[in-house]
Amino acid sequence: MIKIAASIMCANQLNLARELDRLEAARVDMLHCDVMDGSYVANLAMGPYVLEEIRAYTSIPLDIHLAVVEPEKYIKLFAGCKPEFISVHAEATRHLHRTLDMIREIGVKPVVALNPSTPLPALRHVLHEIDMVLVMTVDPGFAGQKFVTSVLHKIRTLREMCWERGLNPLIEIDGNINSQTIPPAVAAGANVLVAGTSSIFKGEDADYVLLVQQMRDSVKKIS
Ligand code: S6P
Ligand code: MG
Repeated sequence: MIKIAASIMCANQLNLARELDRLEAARVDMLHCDVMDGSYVANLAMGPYVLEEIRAYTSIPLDIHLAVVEPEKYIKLFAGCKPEFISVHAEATRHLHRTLDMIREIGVKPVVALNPSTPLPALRHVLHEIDMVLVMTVDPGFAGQKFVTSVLHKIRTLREMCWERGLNPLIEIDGNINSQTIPPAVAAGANVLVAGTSSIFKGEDADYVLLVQQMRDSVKKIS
């Protein structure tokens, strides 16, 4: 079963309540919330205050993507948002195992994020402890980038690694996810799709119900 995680950073920030209404109507499964610190990535986005307001407004589960250095410093700050998932980048924290424990201790499912150039062995030793792997299909930092095709091989290898070990984490893909990139990525093993500017956030007149349905339909093209 495929899940759609709408990237709230790509929504109209002046009309967030209306955007959340539209996303609820489109029955997205999660809100993907990018938090950026200007250091791990050269951009700034979304802190706990706005995410707490979003949490209070909607019951759509939150999937917080911490694109920050030393994410362990911020995990408790996001406890009040009661997210379902928090992801940290494997190379952004010195003690990955302890950081994942911190996430679980606040009642949240831990996720490890891998950049296109981060090799799979970075999570080999924690794979059995995580609920999802966030495979970046662009370098993090900005919406509207181009899909890194070589990541497909990594998704396939990750799925095989999970099978061999009897594990079944969700595999989320993030960056330029659209009807062209969904079929090969889902065929490789991805099952959570981040919807951004290339799939649903196309302005005030965009029909989110239709666009989300098109994303789900593009999975059916896989033979
Ligand atoms: C990128 C970030 C993503 C974007 C999303 C944008 O740094 O982690 O979650 O918000 O990828 O989607 P698109 O379709 O514009 O690439
Ligand atoms: Mg993201």
